[in-house]
Amino acid sequence: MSKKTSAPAGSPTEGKRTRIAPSRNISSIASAGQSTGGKPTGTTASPTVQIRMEGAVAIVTIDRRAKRNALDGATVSALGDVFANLPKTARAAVLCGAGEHFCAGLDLADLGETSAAEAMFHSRLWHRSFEYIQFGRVPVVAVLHGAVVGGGLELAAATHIRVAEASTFYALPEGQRGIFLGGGGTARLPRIIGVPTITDMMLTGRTLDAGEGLAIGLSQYLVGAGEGFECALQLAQTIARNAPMTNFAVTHVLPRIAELSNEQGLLVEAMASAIVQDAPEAKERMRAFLDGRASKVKAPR
Ligand code: 1HE
Repeated sequence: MSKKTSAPAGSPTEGKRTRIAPSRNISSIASAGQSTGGKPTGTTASPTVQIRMEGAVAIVTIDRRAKRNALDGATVSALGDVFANLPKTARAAVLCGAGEHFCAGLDLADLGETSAAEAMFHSRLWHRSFEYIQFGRVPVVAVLHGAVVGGGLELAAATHIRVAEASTFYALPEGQRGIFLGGGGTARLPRIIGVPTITDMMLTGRTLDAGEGLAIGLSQYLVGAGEGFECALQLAQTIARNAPMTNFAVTHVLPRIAELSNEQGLLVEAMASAIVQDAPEAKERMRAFLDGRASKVKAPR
């Protein structure tokens, strides 16, 4: 069964359709213990976070499905550990949630009677863990489905590319819960969707559907039910074939340049491009193109 993805919002191919390979369902993969061909191959990093390798792609799955993957402290810690210690062979990663939802946000049972000081350290734990995702060793593609809510949206915002299935819905119910974002969302989300939209979502509790999320850049791809994992895996495999120095510059240098003045940004860009192109692998890739051995850029279908 061939399925369709939407092109990146605002891209020249937006509205056109790209065919992708047969789909695999996240819930069925996770419920099979991260298995392929019925044989368990998964490695459990913690009771609620699993990692397995598929070629050069690390597949990381949050599995607290009974709690809709709500993030307790142990799960947030485990996520940080997994991304800080990815296998050396990993060149890209896919992050998904088991069951019917990507992530229901902060485990509200974790807050309890927390003091201000405890809550602050709790928030800093989330910051540390999510930093390992955003500024870790490899680009991370998230598969979104069902609820991407509160801290779940903060987690998604720490990844580099987001693939949303049609069931995805986004919300920031902090206003209703009497709390505030604490997982890096106030820093990351304005850079993705802007302060006015976050303000609206937090003040009104408004829920955005998958199509609205695509339109404003919360996801870069929108696919049908059960197709997210395969799409994300294909993207991650493509990314894994890039020169590692280019991937590093895209994930670590580009967002930093965006924070600089134009003049400083141009200087850093010049230095980064000089270093990246100097790698022997880059030289070989350029020679391959000039010798007619590398693929050409394809026009969108
Ligand atoms: C939870 C949580 C949670 C579910 N903390 N236990 N996040 C929220 O405010 C979202 C709250 N959750 C929901 O609105 C819904 O659960 C969902 C829309 C995500 C899913 O609905 P549904 O019908 O599929 O599941 P459910 O029956 O509501 O939930 C199943 C169980 O998970 C149930 O527990 P049970 O013991 O009755 O089976 C729920 O209580 C539990 N559960 N979500 C704790 N979040 C760093 S700061 C970040 C700030 C935030 O993230 S605020 C947003 C918090």
